[in-house]
Amino acid sequence: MITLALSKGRIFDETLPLLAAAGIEVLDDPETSRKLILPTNQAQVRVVLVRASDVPTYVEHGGADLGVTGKDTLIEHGGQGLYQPLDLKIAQCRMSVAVRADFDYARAVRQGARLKVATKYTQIAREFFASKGVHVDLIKLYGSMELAPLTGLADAIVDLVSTGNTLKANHLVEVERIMDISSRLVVNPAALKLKQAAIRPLLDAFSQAIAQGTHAA
Ligand code: PRT
Ligand code: MG
Repeated sequence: MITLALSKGRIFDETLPLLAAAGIEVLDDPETSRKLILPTNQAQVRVVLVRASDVPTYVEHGGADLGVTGKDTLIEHGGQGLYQPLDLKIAQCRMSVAVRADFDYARAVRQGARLKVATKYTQIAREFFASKGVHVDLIKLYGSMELAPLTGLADAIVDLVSTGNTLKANHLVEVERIMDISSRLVVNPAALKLKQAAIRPLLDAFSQAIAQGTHAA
């Protein structure tokens, strides 16, 4: 049996075409079913649904043999104990710095001001501002980062941006692009050794589908 950890929503949705390319069809819809373990058309493959930020942990500790997780989540987790063979090029977005439209970010940076930055991605934010030599006080949040500059909690946020609609709706502007983000396949190294025969063909089918570029939205 091989177990694949996915999170509900965009990662699940965008992994489905890759699974299809490997001949795997998930037999339940996570939006309507309450099951956390989903069977597939292949008796030896199953999918487990976990929180997006828990995917690396499941795979690291062998609760799943492999998983799909955003580069953002992977960096925050640290990536230790995970084999990362493939960039799946799905769930693409970017990690950016955003501020209120009336906040002069460039000037604050130029003047060496100490910035208050709210984010769920403290690791990425810390490294980014350190590399720029900007002093920051990081405020850890678990969601709705956009609210922080609007309430005076922070001067800036570090968050994922896709269309930019969420920023726009909250009168925030993107002032720096930190990195491009996409989702990766992560594999438990011990599982890869022990279950080569089942995992290798999956990796091959995935990389072929990625090369053809037909799966990405
Ligand atoms: O939601 P939950 O707290 O359970 O976990 P999660 O937010 O980590 O999971 P999920 O499923 O929302 O995201 C999983 C992964 O998808 C992330 O780790 C990213 O790698 C990737 N991804 C791609 C995104 C986006 N695009 C995205 N737009 N993750 C989040 N967003 C959010 C963003 O945080 C912001 O609130 O969407 C909003 C911005 O979208 P636009 O289109 O308005 O710019
Ligand atoms: Mg989310």
